[in-house]
Amino acid sequence: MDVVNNSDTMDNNLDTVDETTSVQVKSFFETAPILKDANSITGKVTRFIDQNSSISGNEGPRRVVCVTSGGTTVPLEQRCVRYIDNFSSGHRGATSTEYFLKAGYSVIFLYRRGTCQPYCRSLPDDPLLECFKLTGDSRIEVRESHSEAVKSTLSGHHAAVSGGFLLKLPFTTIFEYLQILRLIATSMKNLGPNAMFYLAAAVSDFYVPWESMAVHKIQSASGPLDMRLAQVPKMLSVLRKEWAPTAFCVSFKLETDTDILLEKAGTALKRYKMHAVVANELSTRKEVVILVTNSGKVSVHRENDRSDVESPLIKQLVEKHSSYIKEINA
Ligand code: PAZ
Repeated sequence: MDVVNNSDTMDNNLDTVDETTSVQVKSFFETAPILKDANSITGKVTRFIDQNSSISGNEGPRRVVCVTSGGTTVPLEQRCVRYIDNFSSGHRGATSTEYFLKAGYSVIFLYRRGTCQPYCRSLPDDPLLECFKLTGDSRIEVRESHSEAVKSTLSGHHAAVSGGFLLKLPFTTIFEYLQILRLIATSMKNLGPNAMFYLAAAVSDFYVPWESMAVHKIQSASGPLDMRLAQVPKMLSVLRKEWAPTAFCVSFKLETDTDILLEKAGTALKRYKMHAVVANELSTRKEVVILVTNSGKVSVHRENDRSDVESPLIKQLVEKHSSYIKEINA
């Protein structure tokens, strides 16, 4: 076997997850509320992976990427009335999904309920009311002004879903997100290097453990609220080391202070042994991202105001993934 000099390929002789993280992760999953529909989700994921892994093209077996999208909520009560949320619209995940499908990948789209969906970006905010009208004889018609947008949404979505290339799985809470991610990752383990994780979801750093959470709505009569949030265990290292150790992993780092963004992205790359970290700043995230890998940092810009930064970004990641697969299989 050739000696590989390209440092994009991370060392696959991974050490094990450190003891503290391991204990925290175990406790997180043991105490999380039971995932509703776990059997149905497992069935869908397994069937999707089986079907897609049996498809082969010129470049070998079809690749599967898990794209995570939108933000996780942190419930404050078990019978949840209030929760902590974040800004993520799901635009990055939905747009990236379209480009991955275009590049010939099959996509498991793990998304926050109610956030942006692939192929729906050109639709108005209230598509049902704005795109359709009722005719005199009570038929539903597409308004001329929106017919192109509706056509492209339906055709893109139909091709991906009916072809069996897109599986959409929703989550709301941090508990659902991490349980479904683990389920997907352990199922994708068998795909080896043909699997990719593209972790664009904004995942809560802190949460209220289920057993210490109020059961009923917290009462305002009790005075100011004093609440202690626990740290969400660092799942990236578990994903990399245990759940799917040969998958190609891309994580995201968002900061509002540009001075610390690249430093934090570099630390994430090394600490979690990511193959790439996409660094972005809140206010410019749709225009530019910085792709951080072991071979350096590259700024990726959108071409113009009407294009997507995800187009050149996915192109670069697909190339890096191809090199990774070649090196692993060499
Ligand atoms: O969902 P969106 O398009 O509004 O924003 C995308 C994003 C900024 C959430 C994503 O690019 C990202 O950086 N996700 C990781 C955030 C973090 O936890 O650091």
